[in-house]
Amino acid sequence: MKIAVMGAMPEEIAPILEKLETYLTIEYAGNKYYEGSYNGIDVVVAYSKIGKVFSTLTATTLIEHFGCEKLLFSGVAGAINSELKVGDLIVATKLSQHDLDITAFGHPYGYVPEGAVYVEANRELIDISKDVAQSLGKKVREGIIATGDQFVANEERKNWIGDTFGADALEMEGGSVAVVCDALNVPFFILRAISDAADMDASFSFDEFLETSAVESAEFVMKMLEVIATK
Ligand code: 3QA
Repeated sequence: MKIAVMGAMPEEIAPILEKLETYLTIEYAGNKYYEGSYNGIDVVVAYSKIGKVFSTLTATTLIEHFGCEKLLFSGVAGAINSELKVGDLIVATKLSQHDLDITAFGHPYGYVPEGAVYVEANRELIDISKDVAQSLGKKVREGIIATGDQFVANEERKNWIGDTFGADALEMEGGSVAVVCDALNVPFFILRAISDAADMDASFSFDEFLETSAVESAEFVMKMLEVIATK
């Protein structure tokens, strides 16, 4: 079993690489991929760079070139749901692309022909996350994540995304990774720790909490790997 562990920014995978004793660095398709093992499972770790296009390329490469059979994403997100505070964890039940818009033709936001507004994440992996949360005594919220090529720092835009997609959090990669994994039949899991509230203070909050929230998410994902290793 080979598992992909991916983030978007270097800060999101640094705490993951720290937990691997040794790894090999492979340069491919304009990016670096780190191959190692954790508790006896082969892992390939990478950060894609920011946004839907880079994350699509990286997820596809992890699966098609490196042969990963499951994909776990770890990173940070902006909160939409006001119950989510900085540092809180959210697991995506399903994901959508909030910036995909052919509504001029009568289609709903996030929809294109032969696509779907939402892509569902793997239930078994979500269930494992519940067990892990319980064993760590941590709260993990299940919710909808909306993805787009935009750092949202605007209350109005955030509320529109929340209302239109029923989304609890937003970021810039999960929805595209979901499309790739769904198309290639690879079970996937998207975890995010909140770094900001996608409002006018978002960029300051993001800068302040990127590292600590990234660690929250990464440590949780590594615990999930430990459980997956026993299955
Ligand atoms: C933001 C990162 C991108 O990979 C998506 C963080 C947290 N808060 C968000 C928000 N809107 C959208 N996404 C997010 N990630 C990249 S911009 C900062 C780059 O700094 C999730 C996320 N409010 C680089 C230094 O110049």
